[in-house]
Amino acid sequence: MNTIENLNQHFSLEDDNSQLTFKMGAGDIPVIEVKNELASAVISLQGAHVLSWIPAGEKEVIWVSADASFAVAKSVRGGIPICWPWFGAHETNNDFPAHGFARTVLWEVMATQQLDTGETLVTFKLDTNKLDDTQQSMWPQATVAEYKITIGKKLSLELVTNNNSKQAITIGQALHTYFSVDDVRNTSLSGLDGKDYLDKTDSFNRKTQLGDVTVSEEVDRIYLNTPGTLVIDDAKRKLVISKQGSSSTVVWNPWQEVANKMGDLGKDGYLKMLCVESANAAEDTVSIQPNEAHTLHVTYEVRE
Ligand code: TA6
Repeated sequence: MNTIENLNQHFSLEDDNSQLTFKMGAGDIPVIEVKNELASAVISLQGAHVLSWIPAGEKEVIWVSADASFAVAKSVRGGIPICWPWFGAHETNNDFPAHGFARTVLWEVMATQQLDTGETLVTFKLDTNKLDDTQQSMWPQATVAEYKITIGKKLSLELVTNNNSKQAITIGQALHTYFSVDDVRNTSLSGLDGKDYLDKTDSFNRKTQLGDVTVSEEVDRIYLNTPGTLVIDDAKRKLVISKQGSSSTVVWNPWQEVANKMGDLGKDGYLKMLCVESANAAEDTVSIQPNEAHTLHVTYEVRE
């Protein structure tokens, strides 16, 4: 792995209005700290995992548990984990990690750029041919993921999956974003009215959403055929989620009992977070032909 010194030598950015630097983060995992005139952000190289995004003049948008543990090859409770190249439990092998391996491996930094818009662009790559034998045994098809994070007044995330193998591949994926909310009991999610969902809390039975999504118990749902814009309203601010290339939306809050069992959501942490995940899961998984690619793109914007 590149040392912090090497990473800064090759990729750090510094001008009058912006900085991008590499530092050793918790758990001895390197992180990127970005600050520009429009926002600040922190991104872990493990999982290309956004841990913080604060637009100028706003409060933190991304939630990370106060009890999150940071360790090599371990997922983090919070931020924007990348679930890839499958979502949830593996279809055939329960020994494989839930949500795939992308969120627990080091991604390669390919480029860092300060844009004329004042935004900062960071590009990561994950080449499955460079994974360890265990991970390659889970996913033998030559596949390269590219992930572009643009940090500004909006946060833009673009996950491109390139099928470099000789046969078609089928991927499940999600940008598993933990949003910070004032109180989930006073929060609603609009944009899913009339949509069908698979209810994980009820044996994945298929149901239909009526009106906005609200949370007063465990919610764990895969909404299907939901390519449109969504809005989280926590009565203090609105957060607009606009996406392309994502047919599913996963909505999750463990509520108190499951949160206590999980043990890493912190005291009453479940009241301060709502996962709204731009995904392709269940019947929305994506097939990619040889030498073709699929792009999942989402932007987040705070509106008062
Ligand atoms: O996205 C919702 C979900 O699949 C839930 O079922 C819950 O398992 C959550 O992801 C967290 O998964 P993790 O593997 O990060 O504990």
